[in-house]
Amino acid sequence: MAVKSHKRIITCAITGAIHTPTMSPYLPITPEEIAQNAIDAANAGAASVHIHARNPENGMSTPDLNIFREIVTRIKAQNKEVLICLTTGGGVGQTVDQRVAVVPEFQPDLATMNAGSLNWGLFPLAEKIKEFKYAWEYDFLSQSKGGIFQNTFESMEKILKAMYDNGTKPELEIYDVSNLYNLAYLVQAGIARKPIFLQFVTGILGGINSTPYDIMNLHTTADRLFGRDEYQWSVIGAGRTEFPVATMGLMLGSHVRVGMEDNLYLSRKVLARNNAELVEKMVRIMREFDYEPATPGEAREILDCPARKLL
Ligand code: KMH
Ligand code: ZN
Repeated sequence: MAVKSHKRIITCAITGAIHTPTMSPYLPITPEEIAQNAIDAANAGAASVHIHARNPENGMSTPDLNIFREIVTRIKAQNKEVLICLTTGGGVGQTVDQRVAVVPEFQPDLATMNAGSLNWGLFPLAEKIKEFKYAWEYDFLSQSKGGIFQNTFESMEKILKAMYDNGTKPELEIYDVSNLYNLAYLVQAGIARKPIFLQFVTGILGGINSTPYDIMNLHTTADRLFGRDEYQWSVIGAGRTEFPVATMGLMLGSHVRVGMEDNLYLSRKVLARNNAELVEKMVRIMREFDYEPATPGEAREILDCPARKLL
């Protein structure tokens, strides 16, 4: 039986590769912190957890498979149900081969596939922070002015092939309307396979904004390109737009992503102390409108994503 439409998937993106340690003392850095945040987020109502790894010494993004293994092992030891979505976006300076390596290594339930290149502009943040905890943070933020998050057709094809070869469902990250056209080409060429799962990433400098017009533009373009019944979608609003965008998405039929990868604040000027607090707030908003968070089992059904062994 199809899962009822009031059930919506909450994905929690635990740490990412964008926020830096100075921005919040609560940002999970070590494998223990990342795994514990993921377990608590799942207990709070997240059906899926999206994972990046960081160097525990300095908080930098890392493609180190041993660190990913420690995180995944710790999560699985306490929660066998939650869907695990590993990043193939990785972090600045990582090659496509390094980014994709998590897929054959862990054969996760889900992995991200970024559907286009962008000049991800974090540089305005560099000047707002007076004192950094680690020297790399300022350079990382300021150098984003001239950096490209590279996702060419060649690399998208490579990443998608790795996922289909390993039974991993792609979570397709859409930063702008053009990414939907990239994806339509990939579907038509048989490189991406329906039914697809789209994640609309809004509010990043270099990508689309997070106004209602932008969400509608992405949604109606996806309807036109893929057919309304042939895709599932979820929304992200970066920074303070996290909860307004999620609420708009719910009304329009989307699933939602929250978490400290995308937003560090629970409310204005109040830092979230952990990811579970962000999930709890999302659940409260959902319930005000009579939506319910989907369980991991329901999420697998909705996304057509059978359970994976994962370790
Ligand atoms: N950083 C997010 C906004 C990835 O990990 O591949 C998008 C993301 C991409 O989660
Ligand atoms: Zn990510």
